[in-house]
Amino acid sequence: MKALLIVDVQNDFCTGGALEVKDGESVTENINRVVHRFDLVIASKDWHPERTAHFKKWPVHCVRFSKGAEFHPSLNTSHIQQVFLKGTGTSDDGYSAFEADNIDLSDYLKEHHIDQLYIAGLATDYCVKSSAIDAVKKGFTTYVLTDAVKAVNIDPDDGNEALAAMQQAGCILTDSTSV
Ligand code: VGL
Ligand code: ZN
Repeated sequence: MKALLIVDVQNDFCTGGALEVKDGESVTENINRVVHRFDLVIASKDWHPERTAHFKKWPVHCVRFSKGAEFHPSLNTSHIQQVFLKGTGTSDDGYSAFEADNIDLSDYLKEHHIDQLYIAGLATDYCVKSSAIDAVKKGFTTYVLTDAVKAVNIDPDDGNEALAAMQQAGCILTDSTSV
């Protein structure tokens, strides 16, 4: 059984957001086109308290219950069966969806008989990367949809380096036309 994990497609990571990924919302076109092809669709949200050590590294973003933490309006959320909240503590970055603390993602996927996990969303060089590498470590066959992710690219090569690191860790790089 195969699941799609949509990582952090939230207003603050899209155009005009507090931690803008250039044209971040463009990932929703390819995500929306394939959501119906999965046995299960789930999503993560960056969900920070007002004060956290994470904001020493980053502008304030995705504060829980704020507009910036909402899904971008262009994302079709109707197939999402569960949302995993991460970065909820005051000291951790919570980059990986496997660090979500409302529900354990690995247990949830196993309960739903998922062995293949496809990953899309934002941002390639942080939360997508961390979630994808953790998925391999947890034993899931892990695919990254390269035409449905986008990078922050503080350094212009960060996105490409992140994809290479995911592949090196055992993730399979594919795209939305192959699912
Ligand atoms: C993210 C930086 C800070 C992400 C979250 O979702 O990739 N990046 N917090
Ligand atoms: Zn964050």
